[in-house]
Order: sequence, then structure tokens, then C-alpha cells
Amino acid sequence: MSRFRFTAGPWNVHEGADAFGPEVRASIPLEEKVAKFAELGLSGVQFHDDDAVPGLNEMTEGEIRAEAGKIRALLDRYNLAAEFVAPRLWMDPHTVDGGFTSNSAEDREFALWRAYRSIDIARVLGCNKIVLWLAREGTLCAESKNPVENVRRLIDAVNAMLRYDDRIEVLIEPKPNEPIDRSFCPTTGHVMAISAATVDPARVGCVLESAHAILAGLDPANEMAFALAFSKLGSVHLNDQNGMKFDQDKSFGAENLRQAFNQVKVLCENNYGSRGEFVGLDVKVMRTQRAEACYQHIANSIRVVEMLEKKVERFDYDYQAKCVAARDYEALEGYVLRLLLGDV
Ligand code: XUL
Ligand code: MN
Repeated sequence: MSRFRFTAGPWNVHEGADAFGPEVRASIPLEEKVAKFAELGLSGVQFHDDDAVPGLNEMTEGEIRAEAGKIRALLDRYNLAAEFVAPRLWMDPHTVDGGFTSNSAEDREFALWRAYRSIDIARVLGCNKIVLWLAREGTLCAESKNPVENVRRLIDAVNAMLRYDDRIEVLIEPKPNEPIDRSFCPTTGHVMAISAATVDPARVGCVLESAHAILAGLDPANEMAFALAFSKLGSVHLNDQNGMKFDQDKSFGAENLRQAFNQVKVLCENNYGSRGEFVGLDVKVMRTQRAEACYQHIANSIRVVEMLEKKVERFDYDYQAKCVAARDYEALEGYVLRLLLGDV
């Protein structure tokens, strides 16, 4: 049994298309995914705006709220919370060149419209967190956008959202690249700086995804720690990643168990979750996986978190203190490896 409350999004059980191949599994209806999430022991669901309200571009604000109401009823039936709503700006024809930082004023307006609608949906779903994964807020061609002006545009967009609703919290999920080449907000440090520059820094935090930190060449546990030091770790997306390549969203711990251990350790040591924060699992089904076994990556990830929580409970802080006092870090490192390998 975990100390954490877990969430996942509908996109985590996807059809398996990648940049070089089409879908390999049939789409699963949202209700079926929600039912399965409940069965797996999740406490909530994460949504993009159009996961909750497909086709919202073509709908009035009233219609959008009514559709969101149906999702609220669905969640209630399974006793699940909504963790957050995130505007999916990267798929839309209006935002080919980005949303809040598009060179087109009309597209920037559209991006804000979607952000406001995400807030409306979140209200109906009973959650106050809006996640901004700034997928295309950067450049493919470095000279195509003014980087200074566009960082200011990001701050303006967050301010507009904070002003639209005085209860919402905006959580920025940084990622250094993919689908764009250069992001305007690649790391936790950048998120903290943007937060500090907004009209209400207390309501602007970070979602740290393990894979995104690794893609930036950074340590996910230390990135979490950085946000925790500012009391701004609003959510985490646990997963794993084999080096600095395309975003893999592997099962948590599948590549680097020690790195996974240190993420769980920093969360446990800082009482993550005590202010209602969830542990999101942004893990993807492998493309090769057959439809009848396409939820295992979520179950495996939860299991790994639980097993690592036990390792954290067994972590010998007295021994650590002795090693630190003697500056014998080889001994400490050897101990950590033995702990993880089940030899202590
Ligand atoms: C993309 C990613 C997204 C966000 C939500 O890399 O992690 O799924 O978590 O928009
Ligand atoms: Mn994510």
C-alpha cells in the first residue's frame, strides 16, 4: 500500500502510433479507461481539455460546461477525482507555430481562449489545477521568434489565466525539446523564474516529469527538490527515459532504479502529498503491446513506487550520517546499491 494517491491520463493508454508508424491498437472509450483506472487503484484522472470535451473548438462556453458535467458524473460514479486540466495546444491547426508564443496574434488569442476554457472545465470537474505543458512554445528555427519577447508573452499568458479565476493554480510542466527544438521554458529553474515574475507567484508552480528532466540532462530527483525548496512542486509525472533521445515515457524505474529510488526518497522525505498533491504516472504503453495487456505499464509503475517506498523506509539514516561524517561516500554508495539489490 502506497502513501501516495496516483493519477494517470487517458493518453497513457493510447493507440500506439509513433512518428514512423500508424496506430496498432483500437481506441478504448474514455469510460472503459476510467473504470480500469479505478480498478488499478488510481485516485484520480488527468485531462487535456479535449480529453474531457472533444471538439470544444466548435462549441459554445455553455455547451463546453455541459459536456464537462457529464465527465464529472462519470468520475463520481467511479469515485475518482480530476487532478488537472491542460489545454492541448500542440495538436490544433491554429497553433502550428506555438500557442502563447506564436508569431500570429490571432493564434495567441486562440491559445488563451483554450486556456480559459480549460479553467471552465476544471471548475466543473471540481479541480483547481491547470497544467501547461508548453509543447510548441519555442522554436524549430532559432531565428524565427524573439526569445525575450516570448518569455514575456508566457508570463502575460499565465497572468491572464490567474486573473480569469482567482482560485486556480497554474502548473508549468517544463520540457527542453520535442516537438520543438528549443523550448522557452526547459527546466524547473525556468518555471520558478516565470512563477516569480507573475502577479501571484503562490499560484504558479511546477509539474516535474522524470523523462523531461532526463532529456534536459538533469537529475529528476534534484529537479523535484528544487521545486520543493520553493514549495512549488504541484505535481509529478513519474516515468523513465533511456538517455537524451525522443521522449519515451517508459514505466517508472524501467531504466534507472537508483534514479527512481531518489525520486521516491525526495518525495517521501518532504511529505509530498500532504497538501493534496497527487503522483501522476505519465507512462505510455509500448507500441508492441497487445490490446488485452495494455494497462500493465501503469500497474508496474505503481508497484515500483510502492517497492521503492519500502526501500526508503529501510534507508539507514544513522549509517548515512556516519558515512557523511567520515566523508566516506564510497561506503554510502555501496550501501545504497546493496539496499536496492536486496542485500541488506
Ligand atoms: C508530454 C507530456 C504531456 C503532459 C500533459 O511530453 O508529458 O503528456 O504531461 O500535457
Ligand atoms: Mn507529462
